[in-house]
Amino acid sequence: MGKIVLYAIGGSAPSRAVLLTLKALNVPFEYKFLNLLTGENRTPAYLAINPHGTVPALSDDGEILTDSHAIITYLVDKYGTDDSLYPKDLIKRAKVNQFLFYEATVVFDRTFLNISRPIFNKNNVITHAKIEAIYQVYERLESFLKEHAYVAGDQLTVADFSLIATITTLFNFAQLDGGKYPKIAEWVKRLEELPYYAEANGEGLKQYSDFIKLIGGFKVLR
Ligand SMILES: N[C@@H](CCC(=O)N[C@@H](CS)C(=O)NCC(=O)O)C(=O)O
Repeated sequence: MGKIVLYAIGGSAPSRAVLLTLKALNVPFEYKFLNLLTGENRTPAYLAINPHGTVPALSDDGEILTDSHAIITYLVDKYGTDDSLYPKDLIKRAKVNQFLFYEATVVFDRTFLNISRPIFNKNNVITHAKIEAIYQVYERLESFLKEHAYVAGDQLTVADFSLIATITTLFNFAQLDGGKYPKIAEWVKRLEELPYYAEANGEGLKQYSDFIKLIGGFKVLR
């Protein structure tokens, strides 16, 4: 096995999706903490590794990958002892992929970053429409989970890792009402029971929540 280095920060949801995958696969790696708040992601040294200046990035024996979805699928293909987290069967794989794309485009980019980017730029006023967009994600996820225990079917996959990391981060802005979204609440509980969950997602999630408190929370504009 080559040397794996993960560039990440706990508060970052896509970083946590990669951590969940590395822990699930029991793959050894070096963790390089990158402080986004002090601009460590914008230094020439880091931009040479990841020109996007984002985390996560992963180096496997010098080969660099710079997107969490590409990283987690690669890790399972390369280091999985079986294909359960990212099935080789074409239709099963396509179903996992569709949730990875859903996370990347709708949940992370359109919904989460829309709120989080201004907050990082010290504008903590959030329009009601942006909060409503979170509830639309919950509605959709609740309906996906009506049929199956996991987002892409009856087994745990990397799509669950990608989504749980961002969805639990969204809870900071729109608390989950377990009465209204029972299937999501059960899914979160199922993932929380994974032996590596607390370390891989719980700790970084707390760091994100602490950051929101540190900046004095946010106001929702009606
Ligand atoms: N699509 C990318 C998103 C990566 C991303 O936007 N990461 C954020 C942290 S959650 C970041 O590094 N932001 C710093 C910046 O954009 O300057 C992935 O899934 O890896």
